Amino acid sequence: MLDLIIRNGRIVTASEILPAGLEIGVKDGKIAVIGIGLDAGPDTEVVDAEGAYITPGGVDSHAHIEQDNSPTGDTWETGSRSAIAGGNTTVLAFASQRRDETSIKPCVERYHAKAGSNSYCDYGFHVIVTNATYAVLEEDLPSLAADGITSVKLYMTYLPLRLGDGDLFSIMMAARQLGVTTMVHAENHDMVDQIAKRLAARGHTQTQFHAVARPQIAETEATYRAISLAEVTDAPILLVHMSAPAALEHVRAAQAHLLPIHAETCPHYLYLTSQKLHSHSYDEIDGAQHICAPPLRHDKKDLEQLWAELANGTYTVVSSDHAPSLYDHPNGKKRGFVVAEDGTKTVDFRVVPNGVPGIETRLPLLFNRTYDPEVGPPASEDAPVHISLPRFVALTSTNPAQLYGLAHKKGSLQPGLDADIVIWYPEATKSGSSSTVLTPSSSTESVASPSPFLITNSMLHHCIDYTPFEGMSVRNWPRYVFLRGRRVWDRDNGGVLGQPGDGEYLPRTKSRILTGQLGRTVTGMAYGERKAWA
Ligand code: DUC
Ligand code: ZN
Repeated sequence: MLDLIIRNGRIVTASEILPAGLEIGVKDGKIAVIGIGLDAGPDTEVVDAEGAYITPGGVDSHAHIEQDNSPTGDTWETGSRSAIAGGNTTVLAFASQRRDETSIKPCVERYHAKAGSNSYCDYGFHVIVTNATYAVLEEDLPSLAADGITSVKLYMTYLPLRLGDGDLFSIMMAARQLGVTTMVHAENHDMVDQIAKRLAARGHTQTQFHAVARPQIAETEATYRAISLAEVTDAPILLVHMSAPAALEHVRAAQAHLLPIHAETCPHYLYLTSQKLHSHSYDEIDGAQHICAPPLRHDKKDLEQLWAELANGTYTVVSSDHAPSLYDHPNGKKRGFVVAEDGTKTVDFRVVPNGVPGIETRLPLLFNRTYDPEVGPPASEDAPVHISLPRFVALTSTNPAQLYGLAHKKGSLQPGLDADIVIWYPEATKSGSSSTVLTPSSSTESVASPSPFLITNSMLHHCIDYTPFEGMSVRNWPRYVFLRGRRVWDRDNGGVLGQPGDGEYLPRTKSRILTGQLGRTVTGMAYGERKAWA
């Protein structure tokens, strides 16, 4: 007898929207069957989706939760609660090695203890490597991979975290052997540092100069360098939170050569411009709410190009990069107020914690620009780019699950996998014109949707005192969320129904490569030349 049946929805997979009438049957937390006319027993919970789209639970593969360097951010309890309320059933967060630690095992234990029995959703960790000792490369990475941690994150910027090219090279060599995906934050540190110092020398330290200090070319150069290191080491990588169209050209060129180079972006880079970094006055700091790195880009055209790269397949994943800090706190965004000995207060963007919250808004913001492929995207000459609903599912759930070794449990609505299910509100599924289109300036262009959802911080479930998306409207929101077959979110009847501790730790298998392939001859090398040293 089935525990749960969901009827009358439109099931979306990464490749198609399944015919109407198909039902999902769940038993013991797994999807048992997808079929027509499933029999309900006396104890079966039956849910009517009322014609709405049904998508797999979101897999947010890039979130900073309760990290040591973020004293005012979300805890596991609040961050994962917010995740669930935004349709995510899996979160991959970070365990960060301290620079003086010669091993990465202690940090993994520390972060396990933090998540422990506090998470509302299933979770796993990527390890941020900041000290690539012999023990890390030869002992810890293999043993962590065997224990189900099959991804690392490396920084090319930030003094406490950044690695030089030699370390990036060695870690990629080790990761490749182990089936571990290397995530790379690509920005040229010295370029950013030089520009920031020169800005400061001229008194340009207000919040809007954050974006001036981190120009697109810093991302583009570092991206090309990371791709070159990945090519020579024959390692699959994912470039995190990419925001610069020119950097994406390097990714596309690498993919065209069948190199396993993956790219990620986040909703803030798709919807917001650097205008948001301007504070209300010279000595105010509200623009700090939008300080993140890479920064929000200047031009709406750049944002539209990112949407095009989502649609054309350059990007593999959309994550939130949820990196929250309280705004109104001396250790949060207001750390950017610098008080001199004489008591005068100035703003310095260089000491503002980087990052924005977004775990709860990721799926609704991306869903906002989707279309049913049977209908096609909204047609008009200057229409912004939209992505198909299957592409939405691929970017937010299926691809991150596959890339990070979770495909055996997560990321798709198919028998045998965990019954992680999102049911959206019913909408006009047969009308391509009935979408609410957001612009970076947050105005609403064509509202024909019956129920646009206005984003305000008061409706969100994180512990942060602002959202960068305040005042924007989206056309839909997860109405019900099921985690392994149990209803944990019912937007209209109780909201969050789950509990801290519902979430289970997810040991992962080897990463799957989703673009390109290993073993390509390195550009300019003779066939087999790598073997002399690799
Ligand atoms: N940039 C990062 O590199 N990490 C967290 C937040 C951010 O903006
Ligand atoms: Zn991040």
